[in-house]
Amino acid sequence: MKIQKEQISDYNKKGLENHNDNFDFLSNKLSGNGHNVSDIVSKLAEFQVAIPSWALGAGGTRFGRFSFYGEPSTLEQKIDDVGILHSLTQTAGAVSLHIPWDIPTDYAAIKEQADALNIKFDAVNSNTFQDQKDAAETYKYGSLSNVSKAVREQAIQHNLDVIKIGDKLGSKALTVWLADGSSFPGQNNFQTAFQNTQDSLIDIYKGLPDDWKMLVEYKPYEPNFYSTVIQDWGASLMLANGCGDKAYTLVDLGHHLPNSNIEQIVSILQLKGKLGGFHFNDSKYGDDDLTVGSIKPYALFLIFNELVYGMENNPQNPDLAWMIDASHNIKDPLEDLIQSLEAIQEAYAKALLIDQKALKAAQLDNDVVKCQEILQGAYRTDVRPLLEKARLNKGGVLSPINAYRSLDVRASLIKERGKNTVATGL
Ligand code: LRH
Ligand code: MN
Ligand code: MN
Repeated sequence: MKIQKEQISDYNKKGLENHNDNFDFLSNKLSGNGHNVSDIVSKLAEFQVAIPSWALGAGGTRFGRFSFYGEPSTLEQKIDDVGILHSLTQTAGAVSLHIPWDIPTDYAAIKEQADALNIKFDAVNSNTFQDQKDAAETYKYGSLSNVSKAVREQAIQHNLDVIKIGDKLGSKALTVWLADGSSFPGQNNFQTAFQNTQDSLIDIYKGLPDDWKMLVEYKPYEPNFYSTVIQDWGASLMLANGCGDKAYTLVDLGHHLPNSNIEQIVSILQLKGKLGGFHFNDSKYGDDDLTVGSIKPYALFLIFNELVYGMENNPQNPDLAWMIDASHNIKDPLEDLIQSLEAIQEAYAKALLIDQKALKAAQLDNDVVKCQEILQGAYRTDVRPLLEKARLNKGGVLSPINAYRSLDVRASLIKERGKNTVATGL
């Protein structure tokens, strides 16, 4: 299924007058306060977030999985789904593949399909957290950190294969996330596990093309419950530094212990030029992988405040690989992703409204109240007309969720693909 331009313009007609009124009102107010509204709108329009190939089907928990029907069962169908998201929102112009869940069979055809939908291939993700069919070695006790050289070599080779696959598609980054760790005290020697991981990553790094990045993702626990080898940003940064200039830390919002100050982590990594990528989601307890902005929208805004500051003040830090990393257990995955994309844009827009000059001045005056007023003033602004304008300018819809529903997208997908389809992924 492909959404046609006429469907979009027909849909937009109904809400255009209302949008214009809201936009003019906000735009006048913001311009009066010294903001450059068209600059903000074009920044929003430029901001693209990758959709992970594994998030287009219903996720599940260890207690069960409930299908949402009409899920994509091939990579081609997954890319079609990203195409639907992108044509509505104009902010999902990339896909991130997980290998071996989504290995292309015909590279030229898949590239052509993605090109036609204006979708790029973002970071490719390796998978050494599950045993693969016909694999000689098992990852039950770890992969890159394993005490067995044969297991480490198999895991290294897998990562090198993933780079080759990504290279054929135009990807420029490899994301490595390891489930390696231990579930019981004494099970692992921490130093041996860390050193093995460093050595294995260096071997992978040697196979990285010059214009590629290696993104090292950290996570404190799960699936191991006592220790994780790459448990936090410090471990990730040490490993990245041990590899070289093309290796960076990747922050996944769900991969922190409760109440961690993620905005501070993000800020300091940018100062050091070492923040490479970002996985968006939200959580109440752990790596819940819920819709972005559904639980802690203010924390997301504070993170974006630091990201905006970094994008403007830290040229030593590269452009980031942005990706949504969520799981959709009870919602239609496409609706959930639309809500996440909207929440990301909203937090970004609000962060762009922070008066950085005034904030700096208030900080120098130690005017704590003013600092808070500046942040919260931006946060309390209803920026949705700016998001609508950015989408409209690029040919998207005023309200992606309403359009998705009124165009009956899920029903069309079920009709086209059948009801009981299953997507590969978590
Ligand atoms: C691990 C993780 C990592 C994986 C993805 C499926 O929790 O965040 O990024 O690749 O989930
Ligand atoms: Mn992740
Ligand atoms: Mn995760």
